[in-house]
Amino acid sequence: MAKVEVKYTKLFINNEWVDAVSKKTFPTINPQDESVIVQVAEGDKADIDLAVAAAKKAFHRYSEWRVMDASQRGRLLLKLADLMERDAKYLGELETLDNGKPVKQAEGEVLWSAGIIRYYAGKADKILGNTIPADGEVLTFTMREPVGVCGQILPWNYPIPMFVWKIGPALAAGCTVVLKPAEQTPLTALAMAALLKEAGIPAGVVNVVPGYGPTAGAALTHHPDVDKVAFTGSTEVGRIIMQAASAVNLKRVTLELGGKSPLVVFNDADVEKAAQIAHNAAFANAGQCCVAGTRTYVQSGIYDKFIQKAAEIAKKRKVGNPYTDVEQGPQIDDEMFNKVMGYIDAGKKGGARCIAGGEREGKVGYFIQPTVFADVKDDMKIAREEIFGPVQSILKFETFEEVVDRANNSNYGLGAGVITNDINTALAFIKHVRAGSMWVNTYEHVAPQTPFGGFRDSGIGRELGEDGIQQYLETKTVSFSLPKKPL
Ligand code: TXE
Repeated sequence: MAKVEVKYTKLFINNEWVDAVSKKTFPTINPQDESVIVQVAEGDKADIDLAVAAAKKAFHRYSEWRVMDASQRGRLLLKLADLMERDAKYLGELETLDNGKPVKQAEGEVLWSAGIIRYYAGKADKILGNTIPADGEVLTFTMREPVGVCGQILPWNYPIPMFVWKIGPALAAGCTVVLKPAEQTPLTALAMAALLKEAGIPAGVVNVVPGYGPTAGAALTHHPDVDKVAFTGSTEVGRIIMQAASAVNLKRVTLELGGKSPLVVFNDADVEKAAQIAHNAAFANAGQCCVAGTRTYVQSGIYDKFIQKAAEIAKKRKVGNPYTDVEQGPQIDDEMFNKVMGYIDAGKKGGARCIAGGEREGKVGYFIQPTVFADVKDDMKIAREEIFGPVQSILKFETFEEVVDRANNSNYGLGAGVITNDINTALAFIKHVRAGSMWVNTYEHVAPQTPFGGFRDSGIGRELGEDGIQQYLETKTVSFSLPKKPL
């Protein structure tokens, strides 16, 4: 196992490293061997109050941040991206230690995330209002202004990408931030905080407070001085956050929540290629992906051949020590491990046919075999609920109309994919299936420029792209008295 130095374990408030007011700490666990990596300062309400006060001060009208040229905000973000690239290897290794994902993937995510920071750096001085030909004797224009102090709450599945999806647009827009990483993966968020400071982001602009959801998270979502909350995580907690956000003041809310995304393979597809795309869609990041294609619908003409291929690919997937050349590491923690094993059990007992995996991998660490169920029915638990683990459910269908209804028969609407060589089938599918991201003959292609988010219970608002920065801006309408003719 790689020896990775953990440099930061305290709270990051006002560009200083501080203990929690309570002096409490909590352990972060290595999912590969279940050992404690290190104790991290545990923030709760008192620390959130300090962090929000720092963020509020940094947002004051004459603060260094508020008087800074927009182009200079962009320059600081460019510097941050450079620092992330400089430290990509270290950040990747640290992520693997805390999260368990394969180290090559983790490093790739750092580089991809630097690209997102660059994208938003370029946007900082291109935030434009309009001049409006309003009725009456007025000159009217709009100004696009930062929303203010933002509370951002992260999940553990993609800690660095989620960090930059949140802070990138917020800082480009000129907001200030209090960010709470997931309790399972605080380490890279703290390492990123150190880079923000090194890049020259002024004190108080970004504060990072590790801690638990019902304590630190709830304090942030209830805080009267927080203007907006951005959250990625479960739909269940998304509902709690939306209520909290309206309890004391009316915070703007963006939510990126769960999914049960369909990937539909038609008879005319190349079975080998389709099975590989579907495999990647279901198993990427050990299945711990909000947009995972976990309902694989396959048309009857190729069904038997497809399931055979799907099982074959899953059985070959390399699972093990994430510091070696594997495709899949452990699940994030014992809770998720038990939850996923529970779903596998439910699949077996519910009558689905397990054609690959179905067991724990090894005896130590939260490893699970890539598992494929065939002959899954829409009403089975494994076809309805988000599993968030390496489990693919394959369902058979006959007609286009039938599969569109079945694909849409879910409260979620995050992603959907279609594999076909018929352009008309593809176009009709993307028109009628209700999801925020649609992929044709590919899956999970997400880029800095592409808006990402869900329909229905998969969330509110969009991240990335132009849509992403709009969520951090308010519109101010200004009307000047201006007679149409000289007096
Ligand atoms: O998520 P939680 P968990 C789904 C996935 C998974 C399930 C549970 O199905 O099985 O969620 O995972 C913070 N107020 N996704 O328990 O609880 C918490 O501290 C404020 C989908 O890890 O939603 C953490 O920082 N904050 C997903 C964050 O919310 C609260 C990614 C996410 O935790 C809080 C992860 C509260 N009351 C899980 N309670 C995706 N969309 O990608 C918790 N938190």
